[in-house]
Amino acid sequence: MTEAKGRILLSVTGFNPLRWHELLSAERQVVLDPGGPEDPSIHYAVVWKHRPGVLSRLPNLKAVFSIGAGVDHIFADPELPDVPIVRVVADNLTQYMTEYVTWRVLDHHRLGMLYRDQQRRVIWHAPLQPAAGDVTVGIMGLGQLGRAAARALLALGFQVAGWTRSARPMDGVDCYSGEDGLASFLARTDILVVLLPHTPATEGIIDYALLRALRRDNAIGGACLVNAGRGKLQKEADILRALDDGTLKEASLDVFETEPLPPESQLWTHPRVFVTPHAAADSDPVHLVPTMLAQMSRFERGEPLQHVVDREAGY
Ligand code: NDP
Ligand code: OXD
Repeated sequence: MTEAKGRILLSVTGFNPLRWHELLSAERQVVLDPGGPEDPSIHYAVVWKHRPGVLSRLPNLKAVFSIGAGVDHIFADPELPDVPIVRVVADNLTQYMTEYVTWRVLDHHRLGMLYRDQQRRVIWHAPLQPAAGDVTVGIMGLGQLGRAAARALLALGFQVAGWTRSARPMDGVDCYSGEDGLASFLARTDILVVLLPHTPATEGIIDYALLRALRRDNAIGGACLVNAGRGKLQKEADILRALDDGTLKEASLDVFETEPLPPESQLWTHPRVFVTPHAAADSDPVHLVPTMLAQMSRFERGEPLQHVVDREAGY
């Protein structure tokens, strides 16, 4: 029975895809990269940072499924065939990201870095406690992940602002969009949370000038940055400069220009930087594979794919 169904190419670098292979194989034959060249029986590809060129050799490829919410790793392939690209939108991934964002925002807001340093140095000192309502968290990217994070932060009592490409209203959130809205958005932001995709339009957007535009004279004693979007959004030399001259108070970084973060990076040892290894929100195959398989079956029955990427926008 399974022979009749389109086969899947599973092409992954950077981690062991064994679990993905096992779960996808429950319904369809799975070919591990490198598969046979020009294999007409492969109709779908499930990929994370696949080897460039591998997809263009599949004559009957019908859709590419990203293992992540971000699809910049797919657009990095200069020979990408013109088939729909489906990205991850999943409750458990959104929940993970909401947890990461609230964790990092609360840590900056509740002076976690100061208290860890004081404990190390055996200092008993409690500065004035800032109120959440006096702090504005500005979220760049109010998509699936940004909106969920915004809801959680609103529930905690923070002021929340958001910045998007197109105008996108959200209850309780002061929304800004496009280049025209960026300066006003930044001027009122105390903790900047970045949940943008990496596209040609967003590459390098977190630079010194942008950090300089954040509100520094605020209830938490300076501007803070949380980036869980993509490393290529940020200029790390500018972040270090901003930390060292007082433009930026603290940073929580989950993503980096080069991953893994090279051992010689000063970000590893900077006392006001919190590093996590691109671990804000993992793609869990137990949750995601059934959805991918269901999408393939629906597609074969003539139904439209969901969460298809806008190729022109790049996300
Ligand atoms: P969505 O596509 O749902 O949302 C993207 C948001 O970014 C939208 O609000 C969009 O604006 C906005 N945006 C895109 N381009 C621009 C631009 N040029 N200017 C202003 N706003 C822009 O994505 P998700 O929320 O699902 O995911 C966001 C990103 O998070 C992913 O692309 C990925 O890079 C990252 N991620 C990181 C993970 C981690 O573990 N660190 C895990 C999962 C995702 P508009 O609403 O107008 O379209
Ligand atoms: C993603 C990621 O894009 O894990 O989902 O970074």
